[in-house]
Amino acid sequence: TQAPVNVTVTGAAGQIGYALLFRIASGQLLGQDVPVKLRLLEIPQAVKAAEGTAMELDDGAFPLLAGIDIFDDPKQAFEGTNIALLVGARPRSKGMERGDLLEANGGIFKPQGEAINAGAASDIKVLVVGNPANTNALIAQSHAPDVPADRFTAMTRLDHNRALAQLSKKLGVSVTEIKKLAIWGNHSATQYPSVQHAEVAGQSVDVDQAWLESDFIPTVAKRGAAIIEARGLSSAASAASAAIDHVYTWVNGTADGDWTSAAVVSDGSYGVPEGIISSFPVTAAGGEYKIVQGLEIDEFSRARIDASVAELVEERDTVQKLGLI
Ligand code: NAX
Repeated sequence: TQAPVNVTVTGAAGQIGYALLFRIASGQLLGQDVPVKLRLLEIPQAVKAAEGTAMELDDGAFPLLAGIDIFDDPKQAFEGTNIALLVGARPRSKGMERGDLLEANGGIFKPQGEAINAGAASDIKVLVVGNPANTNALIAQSHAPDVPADRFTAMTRLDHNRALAQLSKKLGVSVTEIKKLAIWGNHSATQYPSVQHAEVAGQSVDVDQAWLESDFIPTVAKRGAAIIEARGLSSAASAASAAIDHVYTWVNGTADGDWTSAAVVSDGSYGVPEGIISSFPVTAAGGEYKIVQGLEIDEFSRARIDASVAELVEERDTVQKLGLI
């Protein structure tokens, strides 16, 4: 049998961690034939809660779970790791400006990037979930100069899945019948969920522009706030599910004739400045995500993509001024 794959999860005692760890342990992250070793990173105050989650993981008697270690030091947590899920982040508190938020998160993602650079396995793949996810990923990536930049990604798969769900309801078709949806830009309210290239049974999707602008786009972009309003807590199980999907696809590939969405380091495609971590339609093969090339971008899409990318550029400029990248 295969040697266990080391998976580091930060923010392991949080609510996404609680939903995510059991699915990793059950084999859904990498496949039913791949044993995993979990390395949990928490802040010292939350280590005890992480130990409680680890006790429950033990109690799941998962055949593929080869061990659990808990750390409060990033250097140790990322030692030898193959897959890193960076979930723990500093949330925005009342009265906090965006710059303060970015700075607080720089204090988390800079040392984590350094620790990944110093000790992770050579095949390391990093998914940043903790918000502001795109820019947190950029901070971590810029402190890991020895790791290929394209190993750092941020999660927009939840937005992609939300878009699939909304379109599937609108069209009365199963989510599996919808191909080539895409999330562009930042994982924030400026994101652009695009149906421009979407297909059902090989046909382009026919929905009216008014529905797109006043219903579909805002529903997807503001879904996080709607969940908080309804549940009293932010999305957790759906976020965990999307993180599982993101890594599973990265490792196992996308289907022929389809793509998914992920925030990856821009190579300058579609006028997105090189180096920022922005969401694109992507395919995966051979353990690599690649930006889908050569798509025609209509005028409406162009304006939406530009607006979200402008926000990412502003975030990058802010963290640059703060000396975080
Ligand atoms: P919780 O507050 O429940 O858990 C976060 C955990 O991270 C806490 O246990 C905390 O102790 C830990 N933590 C904080 N700093 C840490 C550090 N330096 N090292 C290790 N652990 C640390 O939040 P939860 O609901 O689990 O959400 C986690 C993050 O995901 C948040 O930033 C949230 O905004 C983000 N989300 C991102 C989504 C996406 O699509 N990209 C969607 C869901 C979610 O909102």
